Amino acid sequence: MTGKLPFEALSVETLSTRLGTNEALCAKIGKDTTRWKVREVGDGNLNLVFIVEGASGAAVVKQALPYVRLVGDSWPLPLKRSFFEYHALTRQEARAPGSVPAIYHFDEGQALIIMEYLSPHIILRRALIEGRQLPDIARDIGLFMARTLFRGSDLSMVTRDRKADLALFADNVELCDITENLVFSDPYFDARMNRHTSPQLDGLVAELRADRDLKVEAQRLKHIFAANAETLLHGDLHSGSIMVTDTETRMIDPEFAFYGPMAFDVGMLLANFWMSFFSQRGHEQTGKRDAMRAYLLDVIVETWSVFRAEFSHLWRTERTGMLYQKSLFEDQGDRLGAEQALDHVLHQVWTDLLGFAGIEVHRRILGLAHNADFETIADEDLRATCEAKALKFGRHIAVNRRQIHSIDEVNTLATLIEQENSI
Ligand code: SR1
Ligand code: MG
Repeated sequence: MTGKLPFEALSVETLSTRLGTNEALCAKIGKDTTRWKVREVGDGNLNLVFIVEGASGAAVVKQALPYVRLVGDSWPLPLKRSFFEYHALTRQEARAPGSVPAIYHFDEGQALIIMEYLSPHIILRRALIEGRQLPDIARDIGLFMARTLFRGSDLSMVTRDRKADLALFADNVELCDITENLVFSDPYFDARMNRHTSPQLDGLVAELRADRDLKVEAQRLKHIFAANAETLLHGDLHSGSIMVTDTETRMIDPEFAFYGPMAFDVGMLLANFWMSFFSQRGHEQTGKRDAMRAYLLDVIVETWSVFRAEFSHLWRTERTGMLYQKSLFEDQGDRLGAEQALDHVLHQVWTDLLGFAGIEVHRRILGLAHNADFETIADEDLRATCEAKALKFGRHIAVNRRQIHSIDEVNTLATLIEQENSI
């Protein structure tokens, strides 16, 4: 298959014929296509994902479709998102080695990436729903975020390179548009594709949509998202974009990558841990989840702490970009000045991440794209109870983000809301 042929979606039936001469794939899994086994396993909202197993190995073939898979061809979406995913993966690998799947081949015309099959990894969200405690995720994700966000910014990069990259990713317009609408606006009015657990949440949803302070805050955050091209973001860093074993963590699916505020990735990620926390009572059929809740709060504390420590380390050792130059601080014997500036930068990330986290919680309960943490709770009353607690938590941290000073304070709030009897 070459990039010059017109785009055609792969299928389980056609994949072996169409990719049977692909050198990278054959080198990885063996060229005897009669022995290839192909499965389509995509359960995301946008793309096709195949696992192809051959005589000598396996690989993943991910292909973008010209529309949103979740909705259908009434919602067209450009194939170029595969191009952005490919380029984001190569940058993430360079900036945080070993944190993403290896890439074997990219075909821009067919919008497909052939990459490493991660096995026995499973999606982190699924592991958390099952009540599995992964020992290394906080460290691994904290390091990934600090390294990619720092090294993709003007704190580290040569400014000409960063501006060239900014221009490259600026074309990821349609994927940004999804986030701009689905995350920042749709949850706060009666948008066409919204849904929520009804009638249980109807009253609370009406209350949130009438909440002026919340709406203003959501729009201030959207403003930051759209205007603060600080670094190359993953852009969709939730627990469904992370694959894990007990000893390995890999980030996948950066097709929403673009230059935006550092706090967006961190906030979205932590929001997904907090949502997991609030969903645990919906998964207690096989036993209480107190230990799992405590684990999740610890993961949140550790992720933020690892992020800050690694970011600070990079600040002190790799600050080679045009921002906060060493020539103004360390080279003048003013190490304290550099530390003061670091404090300001981290404080800004902290304040904004709380806002992004709050609205990420809201959009997963009020918008189009829900998450399995809540969706797999079959008892709708119980699901609504979990969701209502999360909504209340999300509102509090988004609206009061400037008055909240520590991660322990946020976790205490989560614990109090979780323990409330009437919501
Ligand atoms: C229409 S796409 C809906 C959501 O799925 C992706 O994973 C992103 O989170 C997006 O917002
Ligand atoms: Mg995705």
